[in-house]
Amino acid sequence: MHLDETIVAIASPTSPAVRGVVRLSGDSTAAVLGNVVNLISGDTQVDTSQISKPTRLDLSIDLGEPIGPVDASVLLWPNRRSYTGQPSAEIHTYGSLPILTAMVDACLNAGARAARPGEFTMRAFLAGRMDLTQAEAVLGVIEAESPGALDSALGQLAGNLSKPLATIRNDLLNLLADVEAGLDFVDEDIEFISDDDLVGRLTPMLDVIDIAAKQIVQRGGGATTTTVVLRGEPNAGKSRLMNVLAGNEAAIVADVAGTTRDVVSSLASINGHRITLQDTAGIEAAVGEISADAQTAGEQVSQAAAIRLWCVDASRQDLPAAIAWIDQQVATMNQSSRSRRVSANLMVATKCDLIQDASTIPQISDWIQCSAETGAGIETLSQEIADKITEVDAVETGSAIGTAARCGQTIQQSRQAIEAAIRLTQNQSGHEFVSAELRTAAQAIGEVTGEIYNEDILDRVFGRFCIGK
Ligand SMILES: Nc1nc2c(ncn2[C@@H]2O[C@H](COP(=O)(O)OP(=O)(O)OP(=O)(O)O)[C@@H](O)[C@H]2O)c(=O)[nH]1
Ligand SMILES: [Mg+2]
Repeated sequence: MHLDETIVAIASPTSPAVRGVVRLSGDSTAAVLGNVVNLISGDTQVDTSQISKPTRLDLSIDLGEPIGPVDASVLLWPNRRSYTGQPSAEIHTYGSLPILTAMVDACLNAGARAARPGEFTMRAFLAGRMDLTQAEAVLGVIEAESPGALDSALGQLAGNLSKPLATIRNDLLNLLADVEAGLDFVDEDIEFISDDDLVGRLTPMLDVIDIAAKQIVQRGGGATTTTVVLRGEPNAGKSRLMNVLAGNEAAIVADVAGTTRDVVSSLASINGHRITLQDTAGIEAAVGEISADAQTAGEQVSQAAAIRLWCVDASRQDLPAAIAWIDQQVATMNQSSRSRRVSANLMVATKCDLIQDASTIPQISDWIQCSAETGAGIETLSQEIADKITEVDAVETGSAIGTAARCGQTIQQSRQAIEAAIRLTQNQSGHEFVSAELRTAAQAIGEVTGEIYNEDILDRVFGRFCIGK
């Protein structure tokens, strides 16, 4: 974390817009900016090193050939009272990518370095400008797709989650001080806080934690679903399997091959993970336009999916041929997957109720064997999907769980510790043990509210941001 380096990035969306913003942060912001603004196509020179309070400059910056001079408003926060808690600046100009890129280049030439994803927000966090729940909220604002999601992210940013938690942590530390002071005087029988008081002050904290935990779950739950696609030959039983997994009848199931045409999506929850199931047309040589469109659509969602369920009807007469064929499909998909996402393949033998014992068929003995008819193997399939989600998440974000989930877990730890403290107090088990639990609870809340952090947490959180944020 080279906090002294001055970083630069485009901070606005890179799609064409009326205005675009380039952001700078770091100790030499004013110097970098000085070099850039003095590319002015006139003779006014601005001495940015003399600027001592937040200042706006409207000027023209010469970006050289082929762009030439462009109008810009430069906002400079020369001291630490900025978003990042460092000297920082924003250059507002036209929202065109070539202009913004040239502006960033000018800053790079003037001594800044390109910012990494989330680096601005991370600096704000390290400067104590925000806590982890707020950083999570910034991410929420960036990712918010619906007005509702945006509202809740903005609410979180305003601190509606972190303030009550910070208050609890404070109370816990006060209680801890009382309890520990009592320990020092245990022989003299001096009591700094009575057991009743202790329980009375700890119990309401559980409610506050529950509210915070609920908000975090809503936030995390709203933001991420993992896409799970069903692939296979026509009539393999994909649609029926999807309906069983989703617990609804979203997809039409029929005896005729080629029933599914459009991609049918269904939201489901599998072992606590929110997923979007996508049923696709059976893979076949396309005959006619509709069929060709169905094939293309199936392939596209398959490429984009995080997890693919490859379904083969285990009751088929020519099972070995069908397996050889699906292996080819998997290999082709793996190669053609253009997206940089990590994805996982699960091999699924369907309709196992129609055969004697799938585990004795060598080719599919290590596949997931299931039946949508009897429900056999569906639990195993769900577990395998859940495991893959965790794996895919781990590779994608460098952490097994998202920030929201992580915050949620940490908060639960604090809840458990507070509960334990209450129990121990009620059972008169000794204030040494109570104080250990209070410490654990305060520590866990501190991790969420940003009083306590480590590099691992920071990497996980800020690595998920986009550059410029
Ligand atoms: N016995 C039995 N029949 C099944 C099972 N799963 C699906 N089927 C039947 O197999 C037929 C095809 O099922 P679908 O789910 O429509 O197959 P599909 O893979 O979606 O087919 P397309 O949409 O045409 O690609 C239907 O008659 C289903 O009732 C199962 O587990 N056991
Ligand atoms: Mg179907």
